[in-house]
Amino acid sequence: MSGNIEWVRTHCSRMDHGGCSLLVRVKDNRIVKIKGDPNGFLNKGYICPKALALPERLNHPLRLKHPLKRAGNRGEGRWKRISWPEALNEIKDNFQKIKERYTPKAVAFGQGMPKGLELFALIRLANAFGSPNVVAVQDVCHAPREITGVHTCGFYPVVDFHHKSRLMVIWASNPPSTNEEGQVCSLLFKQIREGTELVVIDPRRTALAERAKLWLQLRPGTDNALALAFLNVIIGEKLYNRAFVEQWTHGFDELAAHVRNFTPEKISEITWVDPDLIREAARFYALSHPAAIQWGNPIEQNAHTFDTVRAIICLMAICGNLDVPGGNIQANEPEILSLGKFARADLLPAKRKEMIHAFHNTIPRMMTVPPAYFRKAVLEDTPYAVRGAYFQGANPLLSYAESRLTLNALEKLDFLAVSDIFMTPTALLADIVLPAATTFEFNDIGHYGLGHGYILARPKVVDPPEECWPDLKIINELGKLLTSPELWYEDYEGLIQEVLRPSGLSYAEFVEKGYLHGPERFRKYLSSGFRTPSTKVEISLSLARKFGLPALPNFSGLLEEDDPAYPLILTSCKSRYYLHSSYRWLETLRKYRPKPKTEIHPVTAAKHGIEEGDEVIIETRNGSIVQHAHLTDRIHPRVINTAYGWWFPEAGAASFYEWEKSNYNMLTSSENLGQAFGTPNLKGIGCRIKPIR
Ligand SMILES: Nc1nc2c(c(=O)[nH]1)N[C@H]1C(S)=C(S)[C@@H](COP(=O)(O)OP(=O)(O)OC[C@H]3O[C@@H](n4cnc5c(=O)[nH]c(N)nc54)[C@H](O)[C@@H]3O)O[C@H]1N2
Ligand SMILES: Nc1nc2c(c(=O)[nH]1)N[C@H]1C(S)=C(S)[C@@H](COP(=O)(O)OP(=O)(O)OC[C@H]3O[C@@H](n4cnc5c(=O)[nH]c(N)nc54)[C@H](O)[C@@H]3O)O[C@H]1N2
Ligand code: SF4
Ligand SMILES: [Mo]
Repeated sequence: MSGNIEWVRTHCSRMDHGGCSLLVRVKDNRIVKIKGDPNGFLNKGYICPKALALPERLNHPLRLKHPLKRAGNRGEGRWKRISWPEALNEIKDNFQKIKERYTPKAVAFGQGMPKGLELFALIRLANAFGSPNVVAVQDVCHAPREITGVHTCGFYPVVDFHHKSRLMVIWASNPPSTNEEGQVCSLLFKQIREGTELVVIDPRRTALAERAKLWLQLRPGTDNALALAFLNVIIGEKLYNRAFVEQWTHGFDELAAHVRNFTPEKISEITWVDPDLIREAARFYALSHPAAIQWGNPIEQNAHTFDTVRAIICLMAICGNLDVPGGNIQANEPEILSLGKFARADLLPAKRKEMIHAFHNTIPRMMTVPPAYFRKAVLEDTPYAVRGAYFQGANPLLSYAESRLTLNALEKLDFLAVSDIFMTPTALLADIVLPAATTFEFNDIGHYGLGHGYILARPKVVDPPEECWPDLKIINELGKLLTSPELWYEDYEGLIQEVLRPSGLSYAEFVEKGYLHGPERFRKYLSSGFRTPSTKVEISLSLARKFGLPALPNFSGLLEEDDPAYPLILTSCKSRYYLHSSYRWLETLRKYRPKPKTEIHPVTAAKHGIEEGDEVIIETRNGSIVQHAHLTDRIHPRVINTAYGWWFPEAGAASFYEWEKSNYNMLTSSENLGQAFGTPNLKGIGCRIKPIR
């Protein structure tokens, strides 16, 4: 590419789930300009501030560029530069040692937010190595929606943004900031411009809440109670779709009897939402057809998530909004390799019984280890010992609930290797640190496994710097060293080709097309029923007893009892300018949001003698941190919204990047976990605040 100036079309990634098609201008292997692609399938020209900072991210002087081996004590920040063969052999030797002393299960493979093909390649590596333990954040991110969906209606019901909805319920989701699952923001705005009405369910008055016909400012962590009150109204007032309910649901009468108790008046006391507003919103959803529910992360970030998701799917079902255009649909995948085949699930047939969390009775379909159970295995040998780990694209010290336990666990490991693009608090604890190539620096496929019915081409735009390798290449090389070499390729791009093989396309042909979309077909249940044991939507879950879970969605009480010593309720959301704990080291993004901010209502702030910008201590039963007060009436007087993911790269390794000081997960606990997915309470937690004097 040297010498030439050219525009390359590719898809954004690694600043959220990705999705926007971008045009990137390249000169001499450097990006000189970047803009949204007006023809982008999902974004139609949209680009956000994070993506504009991508070139700076690639060229940052402090980026990791060489494999490193720890030279001092863990966390001391002293490193020796080593070669790739040395680094890979270190990993091999240490994992072999652990495998021989314990079993292959004693080595865990970890990943943060999935970024591209690398998560599925990592699962393949774990399967080939003989370890069922891939640790991921799915307990608080998408598994509750996906797996509960599969059990309730046979699929993961995602919004069909490509056909018009009369009403969109934005439930615990903030697409203008998060572009959640990389598809919704631009398409959502298009629908709003064309007259789609909004109902927003959010403790904060977001930009969308301001445009909504109804805004329900609920108490954080009470979504399942609210959903049950909606069901109470819709069933009580007979507003549901009778034909669908009679023919296609299992357990409706039980649900009708069950929700009679959850009157809007009663639920109002729990959720703080006015009973008439609950009625109005429920009626609006039931009477607008088609209507879609765009649900987000916070409904799956507490121990009640299984009930919440089930209650919301019951709403979709009884109102006739499942698998209809403009409703919540089962997306059809294009002709590509299935995840199971790509990950070589066949190599580890006993995985479901042997993975760490099987011992804790999670839903068997939960295929990644919830972080809380990974730590228990490391710290307490429950159900067996784990002594080694490889983490890629993850910063668990910041992203797992109850950070101090994560520190203890990572410190206790005999061996830890980390692949990242920058030195992080987690990488600081590693024995080996590998420099990853990233967005635009290698060929990749986006949206594989997200369940939206398409994949996106992410062709390489520039060469990675120095010795940076794509995660796919690292895994492919580790695979050859650690497992049967015939499972891997001479060149890691063979993995990409394998995914595309059923489509008959080469990677170059796929890039030419830009994306592959599955066929548009709706109401598939008409021909073959729903893919559940009863072939109907399982309002009452047939397998409930087997799983030891309630058959009907329930509300059994608040996440924790109200405690006058902690009178405020804590929540958080993603920052528009960062991805989780990533990129605090990018000066451009840091200018937008230099410090961690906690949103506090002015009345509450005045009561505590807190003014705008003051440093405040935020305290829960589990810990305390410091952030800066931001006074806003967008938040309920009893709720505070605290920024998540903060550490301070500028503080340097000697002070461990001040990783504890403002880190939200110092406040969370993993003592009470939801049984289905091992989910901790990240939101809806009792807290108190005081200014620093
Ligand atoms: N309290 C609380 N906790 C949460 C959440 C919350 O809302 N509140 N959200 C949860 C959710 S939804 C998620 S998905 C998780 C996210 O958890 P993580 O994925 O662990 O979060 P990040 O902080 O983004 O860490 C990702 C790391 O990957 C690195 N990276 C970026 N690109 C590449 C690459 O191409 N290759 C490699 N090897 N590394 C790369 C980044 O530098 C960064 O250090 O956190 C969960 N934890
Ligand atoms: N900029 C940016 N984009 C991202 C990410 C990021 O870190 N930064 N992360 C990516 C990832 S991995 C994910 S999973 C998605 C998540 O994206 P979203 O699902 O949009 O998640 P959040 O931003 O955590 O929360 C969404 C909204 O829920 C509200 N909320 C908080 N607590 C509650 C509650 O208890 N109930 C209800 N009903 N609402 C509540 C918040 O105020 C917020 O407006 O975003 C992806 N996109
Ligand atoms: S919204 Fe997400 S996918 Fe779109 S440009 Fe921004 S970071 Fe990239
Ligand atoms: Mo996530």
